[in-house]
Amino acid sequence: LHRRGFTVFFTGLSGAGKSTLARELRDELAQCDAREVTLLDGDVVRRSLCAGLGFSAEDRSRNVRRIGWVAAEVTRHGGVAICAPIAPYGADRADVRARVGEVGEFLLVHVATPLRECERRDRKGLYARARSGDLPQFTGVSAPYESPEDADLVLDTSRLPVRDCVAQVLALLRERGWV
Ligand code: GGZ
Repeated sequence: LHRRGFTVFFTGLSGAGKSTLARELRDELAQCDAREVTLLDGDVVRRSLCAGLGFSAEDRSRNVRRIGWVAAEVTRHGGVAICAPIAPYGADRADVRARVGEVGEFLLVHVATPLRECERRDRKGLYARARSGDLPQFTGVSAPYESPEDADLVLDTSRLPVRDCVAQVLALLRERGWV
């Protein structure tokens, strides 16, 4: 039995809940699918694959496309990749969708938790630093986030508990016959 690989790509603001959803989804998939999952979290990738990249538009683009490149390789070989960068630019997300789509399946999930809620949470104090001008080019404050118009699923973690959000992703994966 050979099943096609797939990539679930979470996009959204800092603090929207992407990493949490990505990890929960990985854990849920481990229960129902034998395939290994490769987790490509923005935060972690920036300390390894993308070490040295900053937050200019150009570096973000490089970051997201590298993540997409790895996801496409994983997908090509029948694996499962879960990506969770901010990925603020539509052009980069479209590039990843196209590359992965050539070799397997691709799902774009917009974690659309509103900015005011991300900022209220401010788990790492980054929004406060961004507002004070201490952290330049911060997404949603002083750098753009282009809301996707091609999301396969839109989730708002301020309206729905994490487990329900993950259940929605899983339901969609099952509906499409990927798991
Ligand atoms: C946005 C920043 C910035 C700036 C540091 N803008 O919530 P976090 O802290 O843990 O995750 C964010 C992470 C964003 O990296 P990504 O690779 O996901 O971004 S992108 O897809 O745009 O390349 C945030 C932290 O890095 N961080 N400075 N200026 N987020």
